[in-house]
Amino acid sequence: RTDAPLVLQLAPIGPLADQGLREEFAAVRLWEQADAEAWLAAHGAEVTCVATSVRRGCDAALIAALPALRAISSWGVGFETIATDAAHARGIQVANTPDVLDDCVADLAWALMLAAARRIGAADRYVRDGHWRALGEFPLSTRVSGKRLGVLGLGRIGAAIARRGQGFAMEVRYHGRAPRPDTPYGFEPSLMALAEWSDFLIVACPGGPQTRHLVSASVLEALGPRGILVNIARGSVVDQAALIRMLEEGRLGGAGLDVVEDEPGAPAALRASDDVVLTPHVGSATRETREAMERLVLDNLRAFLRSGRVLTPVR
Ligand code: 8YV
Repeated sequence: RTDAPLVLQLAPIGPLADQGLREEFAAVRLWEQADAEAWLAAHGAEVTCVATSVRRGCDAALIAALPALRAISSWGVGFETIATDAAHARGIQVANTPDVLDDCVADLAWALMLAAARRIGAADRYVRDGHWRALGEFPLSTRVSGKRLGVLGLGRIGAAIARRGQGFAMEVRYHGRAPRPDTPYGFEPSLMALAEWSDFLIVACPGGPQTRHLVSASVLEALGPRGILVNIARGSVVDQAALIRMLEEGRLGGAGLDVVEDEPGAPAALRASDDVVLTPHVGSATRETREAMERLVLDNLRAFLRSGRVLTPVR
């Protein structure tokens, strides 16, 4: 059918989404075109929907090259790589994949917090390296239950992290752009005050220029030599050079990091530290959640083509 909406897929997303895009939407795969620029020049005006991911993004130049574009369906809850302002200015709907990953990302935040406090990585290496028998008892670690948990960014993921605090009898406070009166947790109007109060500070806010290096040297200083930082959001939110300096000087207790600046890979200073637990950006990376995220990319497109509205718009 010549009047069928033309869906353009910018990059591979995952097996389920890729298959659905191919079979149900007959999506054109931009990265497989011999000359992407030439394809856009010839067919850009026919494209009404884009499927992409937070990894690939969709910038303002590409949006400008697609004059008939009406919806962007992106894989991932983050959308800092998508020019949402440019899209919204033209009435183009942008959809991400929220909600379905909240629990798994919150689970990983807790895994990192527990691992950093109880030194699971170092303890695991201690046993593997034969030190248990040779050197005896492992050094003492830090209690988690009953302590103070600070959450930076009480969105859907932040709230899922905070909820888990109840099972550990933790008092929870948070900082963000605005207080959330619908929650039982205390709001700290400044991040400095939250860091000073917290035993554990978990970063769960969006990335992008607005939150860049929000967790500064002074915030880490306020968290203190017994404090532990956990980041499951974006590496850009933390001043990583300051973090490394603080850890090296013993002015911060430890860190659990699923994300770092300049991914993939992590700097040697972080890899070498026994006070740091690292995971390779796997917050949402369970089979169950990744499948749900891929389904939602397709469901957003289906909903848009059926009703003119995506299910989970970015605002
Ligand atoms: C992705 C994420 O795994 O949803 C997001 O925004 O960060 C994760 O779910 C990540 O973008 C993969 O690079």
